[in-house]
Amino acid sequence: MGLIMRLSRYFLPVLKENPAEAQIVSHRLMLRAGMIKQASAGIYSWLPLGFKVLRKLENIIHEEQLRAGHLPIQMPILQGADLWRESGRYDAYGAEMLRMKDRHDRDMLFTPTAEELVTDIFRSHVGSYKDLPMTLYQIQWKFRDEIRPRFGVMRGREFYMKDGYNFDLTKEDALHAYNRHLVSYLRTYERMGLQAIPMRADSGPIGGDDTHEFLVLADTGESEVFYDSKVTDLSFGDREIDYDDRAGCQGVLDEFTSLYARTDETHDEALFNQIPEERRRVARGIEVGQIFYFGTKYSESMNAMVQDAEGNNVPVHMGSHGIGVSRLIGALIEANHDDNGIIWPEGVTPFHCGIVNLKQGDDEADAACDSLYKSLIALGLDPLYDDRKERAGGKFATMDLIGLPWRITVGPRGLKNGVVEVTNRRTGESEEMPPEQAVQKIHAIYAAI
Ligand code: 5CA
Repeated sequence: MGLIMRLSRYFLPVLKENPAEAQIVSHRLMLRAGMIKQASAGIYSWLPLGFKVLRKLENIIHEEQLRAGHLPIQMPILQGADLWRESGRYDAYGAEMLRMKDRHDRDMLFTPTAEELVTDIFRSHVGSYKDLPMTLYQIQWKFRDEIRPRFGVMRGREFYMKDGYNFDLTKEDALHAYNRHLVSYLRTYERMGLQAIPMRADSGPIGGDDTHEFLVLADTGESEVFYDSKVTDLSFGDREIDYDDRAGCQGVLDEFTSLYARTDETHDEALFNQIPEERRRVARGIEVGQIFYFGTKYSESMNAMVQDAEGNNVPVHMGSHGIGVSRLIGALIEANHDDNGIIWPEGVTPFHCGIVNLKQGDDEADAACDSLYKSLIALGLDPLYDDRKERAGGKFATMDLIGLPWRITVGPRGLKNGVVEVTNRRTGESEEMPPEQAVQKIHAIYAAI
């Protein structure tokens, strides 16, 4: 049975003190909960607990991308400069691009994004409208030599990003791809337990006219947001969506973007003032994703053409779509914590529940914990069993810090009455019940998400 889920064998280097270098709560808690370790400025190693959450986010993203019909690929982290010279971005990208030379003195770079490389894959293999539409995506490390890396994974130099690229015959088709991405992103963030509000934005170095950012409201966000309070009532919920249904996807975009919600650059004071005063909000937000339609910007400069039904060679219409996977962990913690630590939403928690043995070494308590642990695993659940010989207070503090949504506490006194205690991390509410019922309860909670 999986020893790795016993805390005595796990690698969870929690910190008792607040690290001085961390200015915001998510950075502080990620360091304190032993999720990451800084390697150099804006560059982190991911330790077991942090890596587990990263993988969870990645799984949700893959599932939602596949559902939308997008194809996963993997492109290299190091790229040659030539393609970037073709698109004109080698010089335009500036100091954020980390450049290097290989042993043959060839210019190389660490990928900050991958429009050029994916366009080259496309133009090498696709020549006909019959192969369209096509969307390729990857989840891959990126590097941007940010002038001021800060707030831990929130603004790193190395960061993990899902980047997707659509290729379509017409503008209309490409706008459908844009809407499809918007819908899939709404689903993705909601599954992670986050409300991410789509907002009209500026396109920056990616280019194009149509772009939306997805913002999670948080005081520590780097973007200023002006919005109608009604946007926070919107929820995708469990509605079924057919990704080929153009009107349906457009309808979702219209619904989620009809209310006023904008960031600094696109803010329009006159429009904002038309919102009833009691609904006007100015707050801060964390950008956890962005979608772009940029038409033929890259296909024209890089000659990515397809033959249309009439036999004409036309440049493909493209867009790109990003999710800040590593940043999302910071955003999740900013939105879900209290004074004692992290509170993971159930969809992304590194372990489904904790088991705290109040008296390690007591035969009855040890046997009850072992049995709970095995029953949970047999149901496909992933518990973390604190089997260390530690004070109860220290065990509770660790569980609270690492934020598992549910805790089962097992002690000799309860066992005498045939019960264990099930505690909800968010509300702090506890309930006593027989161990089998505790297993069923945890199982039912995760079966429902
Ligand atoms: N090529 C497009 C779409 S794939 C692109 O690069 N878009 S982006 O620049 O908006 O980046 C996508 C997402 O990556 C952002 O929304 C943000 O959540 C995340 N991101 C960008 N820069 C950083 C950074 N320095 N640290 C952490 N996450 C970042």
